[in-house]
Amino acid sequence: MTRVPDSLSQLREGGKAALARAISAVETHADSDDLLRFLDVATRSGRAQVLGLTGPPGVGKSTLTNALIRAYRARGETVGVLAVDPSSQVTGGALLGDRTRLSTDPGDPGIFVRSMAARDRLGGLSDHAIAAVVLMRAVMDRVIVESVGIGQSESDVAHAVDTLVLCIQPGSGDSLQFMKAGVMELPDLVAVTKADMGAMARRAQADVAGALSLARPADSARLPDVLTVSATSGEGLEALVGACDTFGAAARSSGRGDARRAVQERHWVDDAILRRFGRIGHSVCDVAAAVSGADGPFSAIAALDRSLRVRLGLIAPG
Ligand SMILES: Nc1nc2c(ncn2[C@@H]2O[C@H](COP(=O)(O)OP(=O)(O)OP(=O)(O)O)[C@@H](O)[C@H]2O)c(=O)[nH]1
Ligand SMILES: [Mg+2]
Repeated sequence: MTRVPDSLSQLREGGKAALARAISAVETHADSDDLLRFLDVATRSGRAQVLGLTGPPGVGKSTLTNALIRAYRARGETVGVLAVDPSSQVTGGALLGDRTRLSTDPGDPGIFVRSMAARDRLGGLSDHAIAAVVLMRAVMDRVIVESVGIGQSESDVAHAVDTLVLCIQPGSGDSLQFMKAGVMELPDLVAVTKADMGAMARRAQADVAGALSLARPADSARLPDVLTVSATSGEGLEALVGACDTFGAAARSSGRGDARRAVQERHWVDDAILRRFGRIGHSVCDVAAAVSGADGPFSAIAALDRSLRVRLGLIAPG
């Protein structure tokens, strides 16, 4: 059986192997009380900024992830990557290797990469994926979540990251499609990829900026920056790294970052109960009380889950 780490410092000292074991523990015995307690502690000690890269298939997320890993490693920071793959829901994970296309050095102790199926919904983040993000952000200096998705499913990754970057490809007409799907509401930054395509990338940048101002008319003072970046030539990469740093620093100093994490944790609990018990089950729960009475979101989910099962007569009380 995969053991739950005894403490956060043990996990931090144990390096990549310990992190891999902890994530396996989540997958094999997610409901153990020790593990839930540990995940709650990790939730409270998440130091890393979590960057989400989302966008349609082939837009260049993995290539950009590689470039970002290099940039962060050059600054001496450790990086954890979670690649979430919706297709594995159908294929059982067979495409994961294709999807991530990450060319990292397996010998580098400062890079930890994990691929995971989005079990629950197309493009969605599973409970396991959220737990993996929580563990990684407690251990590494940086976390990047790569997630394929168009439309509502993208909002799932938004619930586990501190900075959400929507990737859009030049000449794809994606910006209009995203606007229709309501996705323009979500990103903190937009990256037009493949900037080495020149004029096409600049046109896409203008299109996206226009689509954002239409999608968020009341919010125009805080529209996300739209940057162009080429992961292959490196053009615009420094500016993107800088924009993510600036966004993260502002969120930290204003308290917006902590407030966002609190909203996310509440959402994890609501979402877990909704998915397990549906709207009626959720409606008979006092989620707010469970969250404030628990040490963290993971034990709140477990407590609500147990009490609903008791009420449904599925398990005995006590
Ligand atoms: N010209 C150019 N091509 C790029 C760039 N970045 C990625 N590509 C190419 O775009 C294709 C898709 O890149 P990926 O990084 O695998 O895209 P992805 O978004 O991770 O794709 P999925 O994981 O399948 O959704 C590959 O053929 C890359 O070589 C870039 O900056 N410039
Ligand atoms: Mg990819």
